[in-house]
Amino acid sequence: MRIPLIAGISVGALIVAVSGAAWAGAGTGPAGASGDVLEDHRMIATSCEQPRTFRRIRMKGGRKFARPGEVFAFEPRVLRVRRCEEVEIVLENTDAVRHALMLPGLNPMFILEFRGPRTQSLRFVTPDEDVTLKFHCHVATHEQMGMGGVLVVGEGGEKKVAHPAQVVAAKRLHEGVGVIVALETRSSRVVLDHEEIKDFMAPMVMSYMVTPGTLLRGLAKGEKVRFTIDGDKRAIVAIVPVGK
Ligand SMILES: [Cu+2]
Repeated sequence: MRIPLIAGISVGALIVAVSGAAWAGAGTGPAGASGDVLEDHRMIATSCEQPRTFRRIRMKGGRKFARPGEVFAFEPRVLRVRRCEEVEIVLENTDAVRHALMLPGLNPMFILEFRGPRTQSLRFVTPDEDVTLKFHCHVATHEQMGMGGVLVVGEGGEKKVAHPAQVVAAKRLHEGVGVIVALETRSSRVVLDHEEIKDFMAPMVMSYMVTPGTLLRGLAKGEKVRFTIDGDKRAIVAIVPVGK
């Protein structure tokens, strides 16, 4: 199935015109290398508005908590909390390098970032539902090097979402605005410091695949851009400077 990209025509209107069954088929292709990264940063649960309880959790992060085969790690790696609970994370970074504890699935997103050995604390409120959210260090490659874990809210469990085909049909394309932090033209990637991408991702600095890579031509570091992410292709399919 071919979807022509026609300038000036609302992409949303195009999607509505296509049946959900057709999109289900289109969505079964293999995800690119960035697929897991995008999936891991999807917002899936919203903080409760009026927390009922409070809990303080002490965590440490650094090389000394790495297990065999790892470089960095957090301790503990499993955090158990109640539903609708205000949680204060008191995190000690024992390394000289930068780390950033992130709960990307939570809306609003939680991130506690710092450079060098020190202790910092920050609070967030858990959702009022039984769900397990992943956390990781958002510094590039640190999660693969061991810095990850889970936040178990209540009984925990997978987030119950609508039928995947329907989600894909309704939310395949996502619009965003951000500033170019880095251009990786050889690998057709761009690192963006972007605002919230509605129904898709919280504000953050993240690397995205761009297809075709030629879309990056003429763009510069520091430039503010508007972009469209294709949830099926797992890539940015349109990116233009703002105000041009
Ligand atoms: Cu880190």
